[in-house]
Amino acid sequence: SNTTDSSIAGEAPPPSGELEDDNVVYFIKKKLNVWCRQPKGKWELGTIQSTSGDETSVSLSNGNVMTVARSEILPANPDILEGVEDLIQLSYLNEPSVLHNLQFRYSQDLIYSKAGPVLIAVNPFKDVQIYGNDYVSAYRQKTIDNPHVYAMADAAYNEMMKDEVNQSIIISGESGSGKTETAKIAMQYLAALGGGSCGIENEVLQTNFILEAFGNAKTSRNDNSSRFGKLIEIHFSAMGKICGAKIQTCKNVQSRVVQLASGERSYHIFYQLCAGSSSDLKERLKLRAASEYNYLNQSDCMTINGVNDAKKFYRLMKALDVIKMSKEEREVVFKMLAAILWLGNISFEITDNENHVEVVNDEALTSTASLMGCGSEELMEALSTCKIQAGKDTITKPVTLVQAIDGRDALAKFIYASLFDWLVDQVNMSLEVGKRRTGRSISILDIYGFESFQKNSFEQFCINYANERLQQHFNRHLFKLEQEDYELDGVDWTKVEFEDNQECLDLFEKKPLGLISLLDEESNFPRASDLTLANKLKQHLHTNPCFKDERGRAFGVRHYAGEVVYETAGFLEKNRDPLPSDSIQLLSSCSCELLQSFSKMLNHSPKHSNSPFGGALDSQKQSVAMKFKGQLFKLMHQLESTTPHFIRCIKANAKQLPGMYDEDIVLQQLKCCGVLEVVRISRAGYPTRMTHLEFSGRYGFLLTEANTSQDPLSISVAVLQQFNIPPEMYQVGFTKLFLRTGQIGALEDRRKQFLQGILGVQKCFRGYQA
Ligand code: AOV
Ligand code: MG
Repeated sequence: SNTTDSSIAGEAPPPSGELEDDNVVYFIKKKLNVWCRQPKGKWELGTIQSTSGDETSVSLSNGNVMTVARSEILPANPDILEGVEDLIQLSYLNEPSVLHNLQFRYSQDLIYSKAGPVLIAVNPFKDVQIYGNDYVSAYRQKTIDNPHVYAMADAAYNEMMKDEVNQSIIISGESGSGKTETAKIAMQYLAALGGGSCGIENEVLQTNFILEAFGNAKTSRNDNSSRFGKLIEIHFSAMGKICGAKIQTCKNVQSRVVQLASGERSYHIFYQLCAGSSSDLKERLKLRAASEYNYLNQSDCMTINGVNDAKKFYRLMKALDVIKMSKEEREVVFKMLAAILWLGNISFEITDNENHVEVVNDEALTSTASLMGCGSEELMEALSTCKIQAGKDTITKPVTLVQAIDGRDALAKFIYASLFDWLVDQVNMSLEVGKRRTGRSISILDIYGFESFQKNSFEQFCINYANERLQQHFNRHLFKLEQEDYELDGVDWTKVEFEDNQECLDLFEKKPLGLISLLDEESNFPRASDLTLANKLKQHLHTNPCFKDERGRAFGVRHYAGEVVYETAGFLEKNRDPLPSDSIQLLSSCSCELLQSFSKMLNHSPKHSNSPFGGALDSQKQSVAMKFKGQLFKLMHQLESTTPHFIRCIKANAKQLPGMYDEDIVLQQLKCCGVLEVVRISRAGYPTRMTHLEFSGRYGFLLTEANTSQDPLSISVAVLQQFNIPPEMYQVGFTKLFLRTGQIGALEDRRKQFLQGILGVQKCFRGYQA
């Protein structure tokens, strides 16, 4: 064949985006597959039949023929790329191709794939037989090397041992996508590798049962939803054995203790305690069935399908044994939990026409008081009155019904939040072994993903802010990796532009004119309201490109994953999260030492709080947003000094069902967790990378002129030249060939033609023989 004939440069395959006129002709001629968008947005496979102007007629694989605009068509990948392990291997990295590839793998229970350096885990919602000791050894010995959490944990472990650099595994994804399970799978692998004689690896694994009991709950999205972000840092000895661990948590609002949505539950521990405690313990705690507590029975959901709360309680006790929590300490923890439940049953009676109240003196009151270790009288007073400073005098005033309920709930939330923090401290104390040495740790981060609902409130505000921070970390690292890969191979790296989200982070963090600062400022005004907050934000931030004006009490933020509209309703209250000073005083006077210590953590001085229910931020209490930001910075700071490994969890459907792949839901998540961004960054460069050996092995035989050299590099270059691949379409590295999007598909096409040609000749020859 002559050069013009075999040249594919003139019919250069299209980029992953819209097809140009030339491309369409090429696609028609070669009968190449395309993706065609259906009226409802789904993509169907087909081939182009004809084209005129912008109208293109496509014959779909389901037999239908439809005419659509050019913009509704995208190139599909050649068959040999069906179900590739790494999305980067795809010639065309458009949305339908990525979606299809993941679906193809998912349908074969291949739940793990890669997108460059990122591991994608699609939640199977069923047991897949790819875990356990046999698989651990197989990945350790590299007899299996397809994408897996084990492979990623193995890479992190090896890198740590080799370079003495701290590693991290960063897992994100939306609720129910499998982050916590994935984190546990990674921990299991590390425990198997780093298991020694002291049994600390078992302790590390047992902490999951404790933190899940106290920090997880059934939500509408996930029966075992973590209501906190968690970073566990696992330390290894010089021999590579686990020698200690440390857990950090990050959470925002705890309203679940007192308020439940329909179909959701409070934290697992409450149900476990009610179902699983012995009759002795029940008596000591004055405990009833879960259904008798207002905090639990306000939702219509008391049990979880397939979960036995009593058994879980038993399991929890075993885990508490492992971390060696004493009987006394346990008893106190359970007392606090029972006190919270009884608090919720305390009721109020209106005493005048101004809605002022008194506490009803009943079993709920006396039980709470005795569990907390205070007198019923004191508890009554703290819940039904407030002290106001008038000049030098302190006046005691009755509170209204709404104030009383808020105060009672605030107390319950405070006790629970403090208990959780205290528990994490206990766990940490038991995991800490000896002095730690930097350079030999692996941190695993399991944190809530980006959230965008119909209505978004303060919780989403905090979560999405955290995700912006993580996304920046992700982008910067990924970009650096790309660059390193090029430079390592001696390839010219001309800066590929990528979007940074610094502007959005500035919108949140700038002082004094950023979302968090302005929110805090407004939280300090006693007379501030949802509307004044919204107006203030708009007044100061409307020029920021990431800020969006919305009508009324709402404002919008342009996040990396899309635009989110936040309703300011409840923002101020949730940010202040006030605890009435009377309650704090009450806690400090309780005979329960744990409660006393909780009150001290507040470092609260009642003098500064002139109006406990007025809503002003106490001068010494940090706002929730500030505290959250502080925790986040601490987490990020720790991650900065590690080599990160990223896992993106995806749920294939919203129903928590196996075998169901909902394209819309998957696509939405691919956007939110930045997988399409990875793909975009890679596409900007040379996404196809093959070693010279691979490349020459696959295409070398197409060379028409005998190549005297046996060297893979020169064979590769000769192939590129023979097919007139324009120089801007590839770069030759020391070990690898870097190709622009689409080039490999065209080469494959030539290869197929050639092989079919040979086949044809053979058939013909056989026919002749016969
Ligand atoms: P999440 O951590 O991402 O949600 P989970 O890790 O709790 O999600 O996973 C939710 C459920 O999906 C689990 O309870 C399992 O039933 C199932 N699942 C997840 N991964 C696997 C797997 N590899 N194999 C089998 N089943 C799995 V949240 O904590 O709600 O954001 O706040
Ligand atoms: Mg979770």
